[in-house]
Order: sequence, then C-alpha cells, then structure tokens
Amino acid sequence: MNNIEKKQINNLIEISKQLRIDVVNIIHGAKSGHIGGSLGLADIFTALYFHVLNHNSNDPNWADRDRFVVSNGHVAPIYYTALAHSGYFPVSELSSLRKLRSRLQGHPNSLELPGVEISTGSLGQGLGVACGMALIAQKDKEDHLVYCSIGDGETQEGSIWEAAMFAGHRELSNLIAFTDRNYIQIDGNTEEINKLEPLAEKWKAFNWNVLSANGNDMEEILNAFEKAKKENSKPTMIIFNTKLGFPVSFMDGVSKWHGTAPNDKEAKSAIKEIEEYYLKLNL
Ligand SMILES: Cc1ncc(C[n+]2csc(CCOP(=O)(O)OP(=O)(O)O)c2C)c(N)n1
Repeated sequence: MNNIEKKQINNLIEISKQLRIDVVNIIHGAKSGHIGGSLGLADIFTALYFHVLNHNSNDPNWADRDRFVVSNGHVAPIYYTALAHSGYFPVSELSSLRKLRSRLQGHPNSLELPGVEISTGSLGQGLGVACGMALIAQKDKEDHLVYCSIGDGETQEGSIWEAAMFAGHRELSNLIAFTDRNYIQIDGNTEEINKLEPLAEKWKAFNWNVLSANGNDMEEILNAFEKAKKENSKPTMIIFNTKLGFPVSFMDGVSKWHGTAPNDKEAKSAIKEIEEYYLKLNL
C-alpha cells in the first residue's frame, strides 16, 4: 500500500477499537443515540481524523484545513469520539452526550462544539453545503479539500441529487463525498423502501468519479481516499460498503439498531464482541 506502513495501519485499527468502545458506552450512558451508523463508520472516521484529513485541533478554524461535512448528523457519537480523541475537547466530556446543557447534543452544533464544521441532522442538506465550500475553494484556487459523509437512506432525499448535479456540472474535483452503504435506514432495507441501486451508475451519470471499497477495512479505506485525492476533473463519490453496528453481530442488518440505545446486557455483549473482533485481528 502507498506510503502507509502496516504499523501505521495497525495503529489506526487500535484507535478505531477505542472509538467503538466509547460509542457504545456513551450511548448506553445517555440511554439514547444512533449506534448502528456510528459503529459502522468507526473505521472511516478513524482514517479521516488520524490520517487523511489535514486539520489541527489546536486551531479548529485554521483557514487551510480540509473541511469535513458530516451530512448524516445523527452519527454524532462517532463524530464526537473522533473529535475528542483528536484533541478538539476533553475525552471526559464524551459522557455528557445528550445531557441537558451539554455541548454534545443528539446532532452536532457548530456554534457550540470546536471541530464541528457545520451543524447537521436534517438529512440531505450537507452535500449542498459541501458543494458551496468546494466551489469557493475552486474559485479562490485554494488547496484544501472538502469531504462529505452521507448515509444511504439519506441518499433518498431529493436535495442530494440536486447537489450531485451541481458538483458534476461544476467539476468540483476538490470534493470527496462518501456513502455509508449499509443498506439500512430508519424504517428498514433501503432497497425495499426506495430502491437506490444501481447506485454507482447513478453517481457516474451525474459526472462523478465513483469508487467503492469495504468501509470496515482500514487498508481499503485509506487506498480509496488516496485514489480520490488524485482525481482532478470530477467530484468523487466513494461507496463504502459497511455493516450496521459493525462488528456487533446482533446489530447487523437490523434497522432497530439505527437509533436504539443498548440496555445493560446488550451494551455488555456489544463490548465483548468488539473486544473479540479486535483480538482476532491479532495486531
Ligand atoms: C430531513 C430529515 N428527514 C428525516 C429525518 C429522520 N431520520 C434520521 S436518520 C434517518 C434514516 C437515515 O438512514 P441512513 O442515512 O441510511 O442512516 P443509517 O441508518 O445507516 O445510520 C431518518 C429518516 C431526518 N433526520 N431528516
């Protein structure tokens, strides 16, 4: 793999374990929160904050930072754990998730929390915001990149396709978006609710460079972002195949775990499965 040594990959995988354990603990503690998407995205958020993004937690508004728009704002628990472990605010604050007067509400608030690029939660809006950020950077010939995370259920919002059309038309090659393709949204399987396939072909038709990778494999994730950075004429969409709740087996494919907090027993067995999964990786 390009420039990334096995040791570095293993280090990232170790970080993703901590983030997953924190996600389970804070949602269990809050008795509320979106666990499935947060666990499924843990590898990608780790890759971004600890390798891919050009950012500085000591200077969250640094003008040259890469922008990262988390359009699927309900995955706030993984966003918060990645931000805290990167140094944007104390890790001890994570346990205030969803508490009264906490800066860590159910959806991210950029006016309150350092590192949050833009407040999100109303699905379908972040990609349009990311397009605006990419357009101004393109016009001003700035080097930073704009990343954007969207859910596959979120992709059923009409505004996603308006943004897709705009980015393709403007050839926003500084825009790297990715889809959390777990086939699950709040009400069930995406293909039963409002079919998305053939998803890659749809993005291609909107003039996007389309990549796909296993979003629960660190090496594949890093390779996909490397490839995306090299694209110089189109926006990139990475379709990351993930599993809801990964690696917790009882959450896999079960839409209830889109947004249900685990009870004591479930939290304990989720942590046990996470620990067993990482042990088997034999890092
Ligand atoms: C505009 C809007 N409509 C509805 C919702 C409620 N909602 C929150 S998450 C969600 C499903 C999202 O599915 P997906 O993007 O696949 O997320 P995942 O289940 O994979 O985390 C819905 C409908 C919302 N937040 N915003």
